Amino acid sequence: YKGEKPFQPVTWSLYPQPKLLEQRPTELLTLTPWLAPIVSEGTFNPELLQHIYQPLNLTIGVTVFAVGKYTQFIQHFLESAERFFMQGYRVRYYVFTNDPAAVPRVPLGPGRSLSTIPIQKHSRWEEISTRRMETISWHIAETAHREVDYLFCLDVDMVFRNPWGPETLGDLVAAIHPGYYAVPRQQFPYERRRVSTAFVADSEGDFYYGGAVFGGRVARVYEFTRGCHMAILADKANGIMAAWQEESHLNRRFLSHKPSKVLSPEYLWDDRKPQPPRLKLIRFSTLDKATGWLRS
Ligand code: 5GW
Ligand code: MN
Repeated sequence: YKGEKPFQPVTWSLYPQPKLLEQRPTELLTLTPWLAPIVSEGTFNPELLQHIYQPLNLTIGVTVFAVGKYTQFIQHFLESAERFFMQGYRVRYYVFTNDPAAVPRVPLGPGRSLSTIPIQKHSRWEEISTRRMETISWHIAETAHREVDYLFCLDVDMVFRNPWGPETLGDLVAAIHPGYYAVPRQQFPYERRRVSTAFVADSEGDFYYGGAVFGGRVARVYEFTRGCHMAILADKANGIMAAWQEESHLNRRFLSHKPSKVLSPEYLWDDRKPQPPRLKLIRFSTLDKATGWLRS
C-alpha cells in the first residue's frame, strides 16, 4: 500500500449527539425570529460541515475593491485569505481596481485563482463607496454567475485571523456590525430621512449589519446588489446620499429581504475594539488604518 492513500475511516460520523434539552451552545443568540441561524463559534461542527460540503465541489467567489491607496491592503488580505478563507475549497478572487499593476502576485493554493478587473477611479469618496453594488451586480451578470456558486463581497482593509469555512454558506448572508450588536435599534445609524429610499423608522430593525461583509448564492447576491443599486440611483436622482452610503441601503434591504443566515461579529470585527469575552474568536477584522491619512 506504499504511496496509496490509506482507507479513511468514517470518524466524522462520530460527533457529539445534538441534545434538544441541553443548554445553549453559546451565550449568543443562535436563531433569528425568522428562523435564520446566527453563526458563531460553538454552534456548528466544522468536521461535520466539511464532510457535507466538500463533496459538492463548490466554487466560492470573493469580490474586493482596491481603488487608489487601498491597493496597499490587497497583499495582507490575500495572504490571510489563503491561510484561513474556505481552506480546501475552490476559491475565485475578483479584485476590482483602477491600478491593475499594483495587485501583488500572492501565491495561491490549488483550486484557487484571481482575476483583476480594471475599474475607473472616482474622485469623490462617496462615489467610490456607492459604486460597489452597481459594479458587483454588473460583474455577476457578465461573468461571476458562470464561475461561482456562492459569492462574498468584502472590504479589502481587513484580514482573516481564524478559519472562515462552509458554516458561512447560505442563500443570502449578512454579518452583524461589531459596533452595534449591543445597541437598541433606535440608536442604529440607519438613514432616518423619509425622503431617502434607505429610510428606516425608529421602531424597525433587526440587527445593524456591516457593509464590509455580505454574500450568498450568486443569484441571490445579484438580486441583492441590483436592488441596492436601484435604490441608490433613486436617491441620487433626488440629490440624496444616505447617511452611511451603501451600508444604509444594505441595511434597508435586509429589513425586507431577510438574510437566510446571519454571521456573528466574529466574521466582521474591528481591531480597534477589545475582544469581548463572549466572542470566542475573531475570524475577520478591520485593520487599524492609522486614522485619517488614507482618506486625505
Ligand atoms: C476612501 C476614502 C473614504 C471612503 C472610501 C475610500 C475607499 C474605499 C478608497 O479610496 N478605495 C477603496 O478601494 N475603497 C474600498 O471600499 C475598499 O475595498 C474599502 O475596504 C471599501 C470600503 O471603504 P472603507 O473600508 O474605507 O470604509 P469603512 O466603513 O470600512 O471605514
Ligand atoms: Mn473597511
